[in-house]
Amino acid sequence: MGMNDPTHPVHRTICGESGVWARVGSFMASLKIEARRERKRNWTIRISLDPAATENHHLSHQHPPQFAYETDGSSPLEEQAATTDHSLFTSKDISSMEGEGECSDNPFTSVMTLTKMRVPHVPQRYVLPPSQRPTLTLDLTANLPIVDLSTLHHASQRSLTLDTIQGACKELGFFQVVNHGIPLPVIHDALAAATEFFNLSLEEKMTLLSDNVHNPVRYGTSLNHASDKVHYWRDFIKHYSHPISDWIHLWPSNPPSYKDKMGNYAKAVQVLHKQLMEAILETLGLNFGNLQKEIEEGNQLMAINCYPACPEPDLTLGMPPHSDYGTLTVLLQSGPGLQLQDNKKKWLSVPFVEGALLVQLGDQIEVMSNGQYKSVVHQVTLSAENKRLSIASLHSLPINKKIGPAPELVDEQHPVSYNEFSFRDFLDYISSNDIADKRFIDSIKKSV
Ligand SMILES: O=C(O)CCC(=O)C(=O)O
Repeated sequence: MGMNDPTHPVHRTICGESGVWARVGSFMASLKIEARRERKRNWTIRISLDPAATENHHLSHQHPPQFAYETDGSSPLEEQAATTDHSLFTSKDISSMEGEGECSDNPFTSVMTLTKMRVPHVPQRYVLPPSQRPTLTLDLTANLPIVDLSTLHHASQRSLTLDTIQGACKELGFFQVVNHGIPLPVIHDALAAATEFFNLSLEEKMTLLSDNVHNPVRYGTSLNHASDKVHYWRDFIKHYSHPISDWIHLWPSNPPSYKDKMGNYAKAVQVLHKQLMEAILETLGLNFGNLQKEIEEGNQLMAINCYPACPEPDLTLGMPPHSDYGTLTVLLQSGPGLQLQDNKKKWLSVPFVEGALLVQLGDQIEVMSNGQYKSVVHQVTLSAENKRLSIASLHSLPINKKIGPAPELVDEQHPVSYNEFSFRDFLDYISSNDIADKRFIDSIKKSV
């Protein structure tokens, strides 16, 4: 006699419900709930993990897969569920439950997981105070500078292009580049490798999970899932990338083409960074030759970011306002979402230009230029419909190299305005400080 047989004693299954979630161990799991009544006897409510929607299939081995409750024969399902104490809650309640530290063993929930679970609201820990929420209705800013880098190789156009770069560095700390020498297929391959990586099972990605900012390769979510007070709607994989032979063996082995595709892009961006530094140092009147070796031997950290579609993009951000620590960040994006602050602290939305790369000045350039150029404050907004990927290639001088204002840019009118710092100092700072609370560069500014 099978369960589907109407003559079977368990003959009423009132609910095979989806959209009910529980924290099981350190994961969010989707639950299947069935309530059955055996003839006139008590209701039995059976709760089990729904393997189709629960990403971590090991859960079913680590945790008892089922709980059963018996009612006094009258309580409707919801009442009964509400009086049980097994972290059972509806998707509406997830907002208030998640991230409140009720789980002692270091919770980790990726935003890809929340998206797959189709949570209808962002959990409470993603909700920003009203004053920090983004304005999503900003028009894409049409007049942000776009530099055709091929013109740097033409004597007649070079000085005009350098003027454009100088203006962009002074006013915004930002410009886009086209004709930058990186072929479109290399760009598309890098984005494809990123897509495939984030589509892997959580289990696979978790092998690279780390909250240690000193690790050369780490997968994570938000800024740092272990310490963030507010969470951001972003998953990421970060890895050191230069010199590539020192690091590539540590990169993800899955998808199998990741190392090739991301590696080709990383090497090409490293070359581009050197060209951009040469041009920018020239606009500051600094001798590139003095820094060439340190630029060539500098650090390259690639942050591959995934911002899935978000059910409430007006309440949260993919990344909070921050500036990058290094010389330059070269950013590849799959669609719009980046906003940056101009020198009047007004937010501008960066348009998407197919094939273009974004150049953002970092704190090391601000310090080197003794404040003539500013590192750009930027944040990432989200979309309710579209996932966005970005690949940020963050370049800096070698990890222990202290950078201070260039002596050529210091005089009586322009006294030294910053203390020296290295990339390692920055890593130490973010190990114990939240960059969403206080910018790193403010901690090294000299008081006047
Ligand atoms: O995704 C973006 O547009 C920006 C990423 C970023 O700011 C970062 O990785 O530091």
